[in-house]
Amino acid sequence: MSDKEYRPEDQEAFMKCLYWWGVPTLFRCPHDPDPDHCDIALVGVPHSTGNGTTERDQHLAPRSLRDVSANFRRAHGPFQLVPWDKCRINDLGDVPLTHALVNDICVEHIEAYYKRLDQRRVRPVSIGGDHSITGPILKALGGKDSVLSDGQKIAMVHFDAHTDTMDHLPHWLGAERSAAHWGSYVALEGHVDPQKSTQIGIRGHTRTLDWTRTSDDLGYRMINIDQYRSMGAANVIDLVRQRVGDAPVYITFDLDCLDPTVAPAVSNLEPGCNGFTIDQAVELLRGLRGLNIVGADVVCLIPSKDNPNKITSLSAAAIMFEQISLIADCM
Ligand SMILES: [Mn+2]
Repeated sequence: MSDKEYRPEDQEAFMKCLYWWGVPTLFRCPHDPDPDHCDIALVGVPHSTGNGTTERDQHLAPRSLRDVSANFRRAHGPFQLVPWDKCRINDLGDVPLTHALVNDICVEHIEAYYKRLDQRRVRPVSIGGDHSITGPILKALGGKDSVLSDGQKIAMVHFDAHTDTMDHLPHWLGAERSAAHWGSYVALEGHVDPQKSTQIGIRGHTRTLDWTRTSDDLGYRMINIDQYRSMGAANVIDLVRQRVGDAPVYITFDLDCLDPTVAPAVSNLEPGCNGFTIDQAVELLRGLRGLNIVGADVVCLIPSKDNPNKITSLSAAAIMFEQISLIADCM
């Protein structure tokens, strides 16, 4: 190619697929904080104080996803869909968390931020943050007064190695609405219908033999990793869809449900038995195609624990791409 043929303005479309080129945003979507300008909002929630179990760098995850996710600005082959062409998808930036060290104030601010999106019928796909962010998002998007869910309770599809329904604990290291509690209070306060919800991929030895009882008592259906293996993906998908019925759906994906080999940089590793491979997780996600998905998130990434190839961030971007495509597909 001679210099004469080089026009900078013609080169961007090609360069945009290179993650290291240009100004990073989530999936190289336009950065525009105004929710009136999009149909799907990509949002960072740089929040770490809802889970002090291990290291606390989960607030760095949105920045890391902005670094790597241009690599996933792709067309979805199996859906024959280009999500970026189908609807308006913007990177709204990060939730401003002025009280970042005080979890129970942060969750109120997160709820207020997502209420703004709900009132404009904008469907959020978020990168956490620890799992405590999902509680306030579900409070904003589901139940009485919700716009996206038309006042209905949400059917939650929850991928995780843990139940996050530990309401028998009065607090977690001082956080009352913590990453261990959100699954309980969204049900008890009428934002999620546990009878329509499923928790998938729970694994590892429980701390005590009754550790999972709170999920059962609330009415969630738990499919642990052994049950997943004996049922097979198709039966799991059937069961999840039967429970959802025609309710609005929210997908929350804790990266610790993945095997530590593909997601080593998560807060609560469960190395004692294999987690999902990426293929298994993606198959389950694609099984939700066609449902009325009002929002989704990916949580629990600790970029400072990742390997030099950033495999956990890349896995997170791959999961987020599936979530974005599922929502764009039905818009
Ligand atoms: Mn979790």
